[in-house]
Amino acid sequence: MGRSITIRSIQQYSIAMPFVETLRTSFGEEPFKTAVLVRLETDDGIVGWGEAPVEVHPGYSLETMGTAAHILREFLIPALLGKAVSDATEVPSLLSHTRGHPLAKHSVEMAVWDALARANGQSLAGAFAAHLPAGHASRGRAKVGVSIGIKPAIEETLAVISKRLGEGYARIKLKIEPGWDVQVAAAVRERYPDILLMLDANSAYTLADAEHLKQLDPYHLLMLEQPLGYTDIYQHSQLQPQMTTPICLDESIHSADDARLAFQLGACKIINLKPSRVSGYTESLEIYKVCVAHDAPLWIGGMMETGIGRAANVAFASLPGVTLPCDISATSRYYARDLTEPPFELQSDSTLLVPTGPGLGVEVHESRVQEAADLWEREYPYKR
Ligand code: OSB
Ligand code: MG
Repeated sequence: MGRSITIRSIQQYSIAMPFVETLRTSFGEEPFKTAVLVRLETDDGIVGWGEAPVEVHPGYSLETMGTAAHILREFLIPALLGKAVSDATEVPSLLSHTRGHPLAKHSVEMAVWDALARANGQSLAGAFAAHLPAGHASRGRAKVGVSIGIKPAIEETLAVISKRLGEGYARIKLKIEPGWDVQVAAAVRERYPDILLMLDANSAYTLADAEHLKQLDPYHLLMLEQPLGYTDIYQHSQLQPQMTTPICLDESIHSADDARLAFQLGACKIINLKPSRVSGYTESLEIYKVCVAHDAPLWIGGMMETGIGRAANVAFASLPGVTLPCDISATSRYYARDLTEPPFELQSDSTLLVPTGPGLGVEVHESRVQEAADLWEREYPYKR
């Protein structure tokens, strides 16, 4: 094993940033990007960064800006201070006294992955691959798509799709809800018969809507993401056999055990893995192995991360078991100016390149982090 680190300090920052384009989902819309960032420093002065991509409202996740700040300050950071760590996969057991709160746990685990990789002159992608069997080295790039929110009119959706296809995105994901589903799929398919198209319901339906959801089958969607309850696996297993469209689970999968259960019950054919939702890259590696063992398609989801969370997710998404385009778009899809440099730019094959430097491989501009922390102070609570 390589060099270990001793954690000297961890600072947390509650931040807000303006979005270039917001993302309206079936549970609402956030006017700003928000997150709690952590900056970890080792005894040797090495710095690692992490991001809890929490929102203001407990709509996607039970966690919020408030809970993440509280849980980090009171429980997670104190549990790590002064600890020597030789491998980032040791972090979950150091935090196991705290139940739940995966997004908050993910942030400190990411900071340890980053600091350890930097201490060993290794890229994060290399560090992830080192925890997998041979043959799972990073491909150096991640295949990506773009996620488009619910719009006031179908013409607006068609206009955004046209713009994103023009930018080179090879997969389009549309957010849906009751009243904004079958007719949207029909209109988009009429205009674009052959694009890779998928829908994400964010738990807006129940099993009683099965007949309605089956009307999506003729539109040969790549997948339908999380149609039913946000913790449900069983009812999805009742729905999947009724549909030809593959179901993908997002919200319901929190662990490798959940992934195994979902495949065993036939609740889904595909998994959206958000490293934050499953409490970090240690659990993400376990889910990755479950998907490889089941020969199941896997992709990396997004939470509109800043360049910090995005850099780590791009590194993970470059692993060869991640087989479908990911919800990790170019920086310009999200922010006019990110916290990190250089920006992620879409390549002509709809990929993002993995930074090659040590750790996250991007430079964090600490003055921008401070500006984003100031914006959060000014804007909270939001004027609705
Ligand atoms: O369901 O995948 C989701 C963003 C916030 C909350 C939930 C979801 C999303 C996205 C974002 O779809 C995709 C991205 O980061 O580009
Ligand atoms: Mg989703």
